[in-house]
Amino acid sequence: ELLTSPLRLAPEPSLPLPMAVYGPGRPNSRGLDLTVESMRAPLLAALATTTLPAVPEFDAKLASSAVATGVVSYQKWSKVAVAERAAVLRRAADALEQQMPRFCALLVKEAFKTWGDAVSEVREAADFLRYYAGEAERIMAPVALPGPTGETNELRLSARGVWVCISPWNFPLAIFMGQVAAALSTGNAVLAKPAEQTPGVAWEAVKLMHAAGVPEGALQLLHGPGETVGAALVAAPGVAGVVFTGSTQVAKIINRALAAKDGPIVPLIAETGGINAMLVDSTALPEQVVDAVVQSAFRSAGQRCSALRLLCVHEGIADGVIEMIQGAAQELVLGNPAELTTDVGPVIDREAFDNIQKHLQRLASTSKVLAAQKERASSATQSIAAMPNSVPPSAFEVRSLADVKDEIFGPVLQIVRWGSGALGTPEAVIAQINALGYGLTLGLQTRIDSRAQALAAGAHVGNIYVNRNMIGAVVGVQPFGGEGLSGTGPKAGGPHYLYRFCAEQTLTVNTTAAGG
Ligand code: TXE
Repeated sequence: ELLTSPLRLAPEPSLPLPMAVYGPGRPNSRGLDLTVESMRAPLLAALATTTLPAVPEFDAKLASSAVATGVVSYQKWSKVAVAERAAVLRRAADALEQQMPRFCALLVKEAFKTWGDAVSEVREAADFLRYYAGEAERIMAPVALPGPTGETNELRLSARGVWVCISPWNFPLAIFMGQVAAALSTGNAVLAKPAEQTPGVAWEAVKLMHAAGVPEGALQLLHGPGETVGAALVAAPGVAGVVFTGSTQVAKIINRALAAKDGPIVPLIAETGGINAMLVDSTALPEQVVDAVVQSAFRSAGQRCSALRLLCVHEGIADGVIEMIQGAAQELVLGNPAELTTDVGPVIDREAFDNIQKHLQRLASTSKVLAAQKERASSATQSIAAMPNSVPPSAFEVRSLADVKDEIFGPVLQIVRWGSGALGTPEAVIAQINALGYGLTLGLQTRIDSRAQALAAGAHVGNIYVNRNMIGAVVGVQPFGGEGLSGTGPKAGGPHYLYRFCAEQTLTVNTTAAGG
């Protein structure tokens, strides 16, 4: 393939291999050393002293009065100068970093995050607060537009009103805070509905926001089941917009509910799941591929919407790569997330566990099991002793992409070989990946950089990672979000996101009129 290829072969990967900025051991956006290693003692101390708050359930029948409270608060908050709102958000970011050990302990206890993932998540939440503070200041200043002589033209942005923010359990702080910060920075009020599984993290986050200066009515926490509380908030009259992260199925339910409402057309921003693939050609560096695969498929127990689900590896190097993945997966330490050495914690709850088991049974009957890892007992000395919902990382070889149907939200990798038949070329592989209908993340592993560029251009996905893992969704660096079944855009943590939270208005003034 290399000898006949007219494409340039770079001696080394032609793109650098950036480390995930939020990975343990990396400085945060302000260069602070907020790593697991540097905070070992305070993190363990926080685990002993932090308890999850009991969060009251909201009565879905009170949805309209929550909107009414939000409207009153929005009328004041939207008139606060954008710089002042930004200062409040920056204060909240500082407070979050100061309370890093406590928030990490909450994430470990409520969402079973490993310490590395917890530290990354708190840093991401702080970055969202600072980024949207700056973005709101940037975009909300009136813009003079060029026009004919005799008139002035100006474009102005303003808040829309009360937003319903519905978030999932897998990033109960970062996604929650990102949605809330986007709406608040632009002068909107928020009704925040966290995932049922993780209300405690949200409760503490809201308390922190209020202490930083967000008025109570401008940010209300409404905890309860999605089918009742979430649905009632979406349906309540007077809601100006809905921002949702979660499953594709619920995004569609919300979309239908909004479409059926009387009154104004209500915008929906939806970020949902994906069947994320990585295409590996025969020029790829096997060690680099294996590291990227293990990080992308198994880290966070595969409970990331960006996680790798489908590895498409060239048949010329498949045997070696698969063997190395098997070896690397067996090095992962599975167990209690409160242990500093744990790589893979349990999945969120019994329902998620059962759902993954169903997929594993289906895959076991149709495909070859490539890697199954035994739980390595870590000495469970911390307060979370029993880990009932642990799923060992595993991988299965499937015959074709026709066998790849659903997003499996766990540490389960499907592998397909390409290089002949219907999957004879990388373009054919990308076409079949596109046909899955999702469009969130894609990994490309090749040393032919023109091929990487061409395949990227043909892929219908939001985030593409070449010659590295697929874990970067760093605020302001890799704005995140997908297409098709994966969501509506705009991308969170990117320069276009806040516009959707704003109403746009142009003002044209005739300067030749009497008195003009
Ligand atoms: O989602 P659900 P889950 C996706 C990922 C995975 C799923 C996991 O693909 O499939 O999320 O989270 C509320 N009206 N991503 O299973 O059920 C519910 O209470 C209004 C993608 O928990 O969709 C919760 O607060 N709200 C991703 C939220 O919706 C309703 C990142 C999500 O729940 C509701 C993370 C209803 N009828 C997860 N029903 C990304 N792309 O960024 C439920 N809810």
